[in-house]
Amino acid sequence: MATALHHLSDYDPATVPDASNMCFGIVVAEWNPDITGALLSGAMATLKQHGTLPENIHVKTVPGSFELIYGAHQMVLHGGYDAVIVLGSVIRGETPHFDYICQGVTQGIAHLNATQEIPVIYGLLTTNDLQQALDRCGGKLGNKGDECAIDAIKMAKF
Ligand code: DLZ
Repeated sequence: MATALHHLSDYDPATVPDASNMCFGIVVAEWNPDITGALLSGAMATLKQHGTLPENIHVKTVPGSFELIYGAHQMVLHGGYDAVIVLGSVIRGETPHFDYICQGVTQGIAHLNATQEIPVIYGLLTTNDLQQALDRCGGKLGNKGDECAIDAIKMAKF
């Protein structure tokens, strides 16, 4: 979680492997586009900062966060990537829909990690309101996209 103790964009560069020979797939949900667009910008900038060539970062969009599972699975099967990142933002509404989507995506991505050959990095913001999401996509708590990029590089090396 991003808390006062953990800023999403803080990390020790010395612990991050060189990513110049790595290739990444990113799946981005279209719901809450201002949020997911900021997550994507952060992830791409951080991957490039660690050496990944722009042509080795492939981005696909899906309608909503629930479709991140299918999108990631297709990228895992057919992309030839070192790791895949999913980026989405689910904001709590008045119905239990939030819980079903969050649980579904979380379990779906966990299943891919347990059964497939490459890591899938979980970049789903699950927040109670818009401000909490803004705080985590480049606001006061950093950018979850940065964190996902670092995790993707580390897991690709793993
Ligand atoms: C339906 C829905 C709702 C209510 N809220 C969100 C959201 O906050 N974030 C998001 O990424 N997607 C949302 N969706 C869409 C679902 O993820 C999905 O696209 C549809 O249920 C169709 O499968």
